[in-house]
Amino acid sequence: MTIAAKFEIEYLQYLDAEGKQVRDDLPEFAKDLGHMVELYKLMLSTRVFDAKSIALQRTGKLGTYASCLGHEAAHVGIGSAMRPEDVYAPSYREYGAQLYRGVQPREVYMYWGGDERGNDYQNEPARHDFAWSVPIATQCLHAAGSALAFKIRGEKRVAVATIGDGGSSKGDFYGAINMAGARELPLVIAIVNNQWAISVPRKIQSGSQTLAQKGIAAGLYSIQVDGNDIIAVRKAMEDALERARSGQGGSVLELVTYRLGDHTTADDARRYRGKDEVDEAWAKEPMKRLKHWLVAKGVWDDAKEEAWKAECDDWMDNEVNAYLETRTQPVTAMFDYIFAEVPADLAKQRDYVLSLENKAH
Ligand SMILES: Cc1ncc(C[n+]2csc(CCOP(=O)(O)OP(=O)(O)O)c2C)c(N)n1
Repeated sequence: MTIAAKFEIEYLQYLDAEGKQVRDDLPEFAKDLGHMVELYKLMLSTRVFDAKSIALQRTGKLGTYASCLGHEAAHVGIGSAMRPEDVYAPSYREYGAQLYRGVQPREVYMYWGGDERGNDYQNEPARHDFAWSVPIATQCLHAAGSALAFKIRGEKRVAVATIGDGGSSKGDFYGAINMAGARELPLVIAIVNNQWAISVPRKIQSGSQTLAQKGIAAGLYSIQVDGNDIIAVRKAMEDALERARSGQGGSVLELVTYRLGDHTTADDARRYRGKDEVDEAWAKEPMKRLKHWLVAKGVWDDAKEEAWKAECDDWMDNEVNAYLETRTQPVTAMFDYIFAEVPADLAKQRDYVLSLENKAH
C-alpha cells in the first residue's frame, strides 16, 4: 500500500484533574509562581463575575446571559498568551479572555442587558478587538480578514478567534482555515470544545475523531489540549502565536473542556443531559487542579482565596452599580446605528415609535 499522507494529533496536558504534574518540562511562564497566582486570581474573578451575572439575570436585570462556568482555564489561557497588539474575535462567552484584555464587567452587563454600547470597549487592547459574535462562526472570517491585513501590511500581529465545537461544523470556520492555510496567514483558531452545542452533543456534532484534525485538512498546525489545564492551554497558545508571528502560518487548537452550566439563562440543560455526566465533569473542572498545584507549591491557601473572593465581590458590586446607573438609550437608538442613512421604510418605523413615545409622555 502506498500512503499519500500521514498525520498525528498531539494531546497536551501538564496538570491532571487532581493538580498532579504529569510532565516535568514546565514552560517558562509556569516557573514564575507569582504569575501563576495572578492567572488563578483572574480565573476566580471570572467565576465570581459569572455567578453575579446569573444572579442579575434571575432578578430581571439582564435580558439573557451565556455562562462561562468551567471554561476559565481555556479563556484565561487564551487571553494571557496574546500580546496587546494582537486582535481577538470572540464568540459570546469568553469573558476570561476578554477581562484579561481590558473588557469591563459593566460592558458585558450592558451588552446582555440589551445596550449595544457594551460593545464599545473603553480599555485597550480590547478596544481594538472585535465585538461579541452571536452569529455562529462568523468571527472566524473576521479574524481571517484581519490576519490577511496583517500579512499584507507586514505587521507582526496575530488574529485569534474562538469558536465552539458546534461552530466548527459551519462553513465560515472551514472558509477561514482554508484561507489561512492557502495564504499562510497569522491566524489562530481555538475551538473551545465544551461537549455541547445547546442540546447537540459532541458525538453527533461531527464524525471527525478530533476537532483539532480539521485544521490538518487546511494545512494548519493542529493540536488537542486539555482545556481545563491552564498551563497546557497557555503553552499551546504561546507556541501557536509565536509560529504565526514569525511567518510560519496558522493553527487550530482544540481545547477540551465542559460546559458546566446551561447553554444560556434561556436554557435548561437538565432536559437533555444526565446528572452523572455533569458530576464527572465537575471532578475535572479547571479551578480545583490549579488550586491544588499552587497550594502544594506553598503560594496559595484558603485564607488568600477568601480574601481574593471578597475583593472580587466588591469589584463586581461596583461594576453592577455602574451598569444599573447607566442611562438607557432613547428608543430610537435601535434605528440609528445600522445604516449611515436610515432607509425610508425604517425611517417610517422610527417616526412611528417616536410618536408612541411622545403620546406616552
Ligand atoms: C448562524 C447561527 N445559527 C444558529 C444560531 C443559534 N445558536 C446559538 S448558540 C448555538 C450553539 C453553539 O454551540 P457551540 O458552537 O458548541 O458553542 P457553545 O455555545 O457551546 O459555546 C446555536 C446553534 C446562531 N446563533 N447563529
